[in-house]
This record gives sequence, C-alpha cells and structure tokens, in this order.
Amino acid sequence: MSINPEFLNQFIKATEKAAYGASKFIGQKDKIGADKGAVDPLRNELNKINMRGTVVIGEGEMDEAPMLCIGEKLGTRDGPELDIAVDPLEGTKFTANNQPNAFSVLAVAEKGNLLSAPDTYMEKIAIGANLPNNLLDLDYGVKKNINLLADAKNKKPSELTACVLKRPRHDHIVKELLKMDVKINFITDGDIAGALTVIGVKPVNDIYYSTGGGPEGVIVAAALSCFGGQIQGRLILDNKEIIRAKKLGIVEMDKKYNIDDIIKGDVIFCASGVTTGDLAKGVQVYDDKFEVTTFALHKDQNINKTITNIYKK
Ligand code: VTB
Repeated sequence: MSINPEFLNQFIKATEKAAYGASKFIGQKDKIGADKGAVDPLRNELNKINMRGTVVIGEGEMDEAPMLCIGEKLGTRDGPELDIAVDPLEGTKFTANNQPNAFSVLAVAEKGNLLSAPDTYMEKIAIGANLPNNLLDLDYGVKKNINLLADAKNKKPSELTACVLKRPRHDHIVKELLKMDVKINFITDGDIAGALTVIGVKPVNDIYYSTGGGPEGVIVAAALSCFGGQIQGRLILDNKEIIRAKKLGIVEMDKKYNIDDIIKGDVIFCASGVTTGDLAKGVQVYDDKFEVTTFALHKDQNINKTITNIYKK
C-alpha cells in the first residue's frame, strides 16, 4: 500500500504554516516561543487532514519545548491510519539567533512503519546511495567504518569528507577522522540537514558521524530512505528513559537500528524553511503576504521537489 498522493499538498501546507509561525520569532532570542509559534499552526493544519494520524515521534521532552507529544491523535479521524514524525521547528537556536538552516519538518508513513522512539540522544552514522546494504556499524569504530566506506567508494580515506556535529562528546570521532586525513565539515546544530548532505549527485559529505537527537534520527531516516541512503542509529538511554522506551514498545535497549528497522514502506517528507538553509529558502514576508518554500518527497510517487507558495497573511 502507498500513501494517497493527495495528502502531499496537505502535509506541505502543515509545515508551511508551522514555518511561518516560527518565522515571527526569527532573531528574537526566544527558543520556546519560536517552537510554540510552529507547533500551534502545525497541529491546527494536521487536524484538518482526513486521516487517523498518530504522532510517533514528537519533540519537547528533552528541551521542555511545547510539544506535539508521542501518542497524540491528529486529523479528522476519518481516513487512513498514518504515523507521523514531527519536528515543528528543527533549529530553535538558529531561529532565535537568526542563523541559517531552521525549518519545520515532518515525515509520514503508514501505521506501524515508523520507529517510535523516546526523545533521547541517538548515535548515528549516515551514508548515501548505491553502497552495500548495512555497510557500516556503530560498533566497528571510526577507523574500520572509514576504511569500509573508502573501499566501497573506491577512494582513499583522505578523499572522504565527514559531517560532524560540533560537540565535545565527538572529540574521539574527530581525532580518529583527523588521523586518517578525512576532511571534516562541522555543523553547530541541525543534524537532519547535516545527515542529508550525504545525498545527491555530488554529495557535500560522504558520511555523517555523530550523536544527535533520536527524533531527528527517525525523521532523517525517512528522508534518506527516499534516496536509497542508509543510516544506523542506537538510542542512548538512561534509567528513566529506559522506562519510557519500554512504554513505547522498545524491548532491546541497545539495539542498533538500520534504516529498514526505522522506516518501512512509503514515506512523505516535508521540510519548510524558516531561515534559509541547505534544504529550503526561509520565509519571506511582504506587506500582506508571506512566501514559504518546502523541500518535499513522496517515495512511492518518486516525487522530489522544492515548491514555493505565497499566502495572504
Ligand atoms: C540534536 C540534533 C538537532 O539539537 O538534537 C541537537 O539532532 C541537540 O544536541 O538537530 P545538544 O543537546 O548536544 O545541544 C539539534 O542540533 C537541533 O535541534
């Protein structure tokens, strides 16, 4: 089964409205306000869609943001059962500080096809298309993974580029990468956009290698699956989080999730720019209108497009 293509525009509208809501807070140094600015219109739009939607990936627990929480029911309750992963505002800091790469994003799959994970950290390695299945493994360590990737790409490690989220917790990864002469592109935040840089005809990076948010890991897996990319992720859970994870049906706490364990079947993915970034241009406001740009994917329809719409304020 596939997701009805008619839903695509409705989901695009949902992230567009969320992006516009968040854009009112650009540069205002108010991360919570910006998040809420995105959440309310997002929920409002999603509730207009003829579906029985369930949030399987929400946000908020980790930074106490106003969240669309896991388990929340969305839509008119008349229509197909869909699971939705949302990040109403990816890049709250970017929005608060008027920096690039903030966007509103969601991924949709048919019921049961998206991993429901608690809002915790996730170790992640992501690579692009046309590589052997499950090539890399978090337990191999940086050196072996880089050598495997270099072999598979017929390159030397020194010809590879890695994207790393700049955090002290990644110092050991950076050290290994530098030892192997791998070039590094650091990102300060926003690892959905970061991990997606491994995709494309001439990808900016060969690998994304860092620990970021679990929700972001699931959302990016949905997008990567539309391109034949790969990700492996492992949740990092403390005792409290283990209890939450059990409630969500997670049995094996240290499981390494390959992309097929995170996302199955058809996917709709929409990311609407708040501030201009790698995925989409940011919201542009004119007198009585605003313009918003969305990067949209529908896997089974082979849709990969960037669409700009103009609305009356
Ligand atoms: C991660 C990453 C996100 O925030 O969740 C990060 O996945 C938070 O990491 O893309 P720290 O707790 O180390 O700051 C983002 O970068 C932005 O939401």
